[in-house]
Amino acid sequence: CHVGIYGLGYVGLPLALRFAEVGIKVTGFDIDPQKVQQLNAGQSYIKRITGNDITAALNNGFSATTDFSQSAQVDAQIICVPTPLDQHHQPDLSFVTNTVDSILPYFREGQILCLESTTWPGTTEELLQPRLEQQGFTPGKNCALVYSPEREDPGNPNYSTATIPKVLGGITPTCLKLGERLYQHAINTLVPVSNTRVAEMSKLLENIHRAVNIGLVNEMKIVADKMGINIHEVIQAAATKPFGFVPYTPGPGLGGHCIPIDPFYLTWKAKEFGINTRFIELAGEVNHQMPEWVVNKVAEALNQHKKAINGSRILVLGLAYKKNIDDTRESPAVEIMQQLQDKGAIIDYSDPYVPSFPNKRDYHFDLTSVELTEESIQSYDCVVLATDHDDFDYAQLQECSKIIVDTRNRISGKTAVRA
Ligand code: SAJ
Repeated sequence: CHVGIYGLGYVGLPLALRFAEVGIKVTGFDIDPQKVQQLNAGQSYIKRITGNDITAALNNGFSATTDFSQSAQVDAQIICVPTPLDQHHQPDLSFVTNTVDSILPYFREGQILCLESTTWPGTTEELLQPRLEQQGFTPGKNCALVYSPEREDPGNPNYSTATIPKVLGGITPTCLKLGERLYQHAINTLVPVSNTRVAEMSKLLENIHRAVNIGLVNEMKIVADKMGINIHEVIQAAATKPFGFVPYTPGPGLGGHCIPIDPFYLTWKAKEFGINTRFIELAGEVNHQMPEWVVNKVAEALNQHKKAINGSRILVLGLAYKKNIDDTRESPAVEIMQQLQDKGAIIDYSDPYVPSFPNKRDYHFDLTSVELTEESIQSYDCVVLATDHDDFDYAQLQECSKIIVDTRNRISGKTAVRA
């Protein structure tokens, strides 16, 4: 069996390495020649995947290419490309459709086409199936078409590609069977479901469940703050309930390339059926306004020292969207920086994972991470802990004489302000 993996990012690359690890020949396809060149040279560009991992796969028949005509050689194609939002906050499936359109000229009878990218329920039937049928392919007859949502959690020490159960839906029962036969080489537990729509929707439920529960604890934090109640203690107390309660942690907002994005894939499709998913959309609004709420807490803290944001020097700790990673996509910390700057603050940041942050689409500061020392902190009027990397010296921050606005419940010093 020879598998083609399309999109060699944090989803496609681990999957390609896993198939290679079990002795399956894998060709990785990507439109980025630099990624392809690095992989074929045994170099990794994904955190927690080493060059040795790549070299082991190369020795096991893995290779990467930008030449989509090589699709003709593979028995199965697995699409793992991004499904972002466009500038109107609408689903952008162009990476998926471009990939399918690049594969189709070489698609042949008996091949399996599988989509893994997170998307709205119906995508496989409405966008992929007609493209196959236009070329004379009938899923379940002379080819197979399946959907299997990715559940990669890069760097999670407890779960690997092989050990995370994988949901799988087929356009027909035969498609499902062929999809199972493909994935069972590499994945320990498969979860077959009745069709591709169930599989597509299950992924959205997983991630929207997370987004709305984070929105819940963020809103509870706002209420608790006004009442002078420590929300973290409230959550710890509630979490002692041994059943029916899953603790989430309030924070400065909702970052990343999945959790803030995925709800829009459902709400957009629901509108097509005339359904207004108010609850999901309101949760999104609560999360979206958290950076502003944090900035107001900064203003309050400075005001108590007869200072204003305008003209103050403010250091933000942690620019990544969550701790111990380097990804700043949709990071609330970046939004906080921009809002502070818009209010006249002189801003800096310190993040060991993000050495520099150049001007981007909506963000107009071009900074490099500052070294965090006793002295460097003294030169600021206020410090904001936005992302609690384990690398920060919390004992030192605890003793810091400066105002520290803590959005991650990591500092309880006398100058700490809970936000
Ligand atoms: N966040 C909170 N409070 C929480 C949890 C997260 O404020 O209790 C914030 C984070 O700070 C971050 C955002 O939410 O800004 C997203 O965090 P995340 O932990 O959900 O991290 P992601 O975006 O890497 O989510 C991925 C997802 N994995 C897949 O889609 C395959 C998600 O489904 C996983 O649950 C999550 O990893 C995980 O558990 O690590």
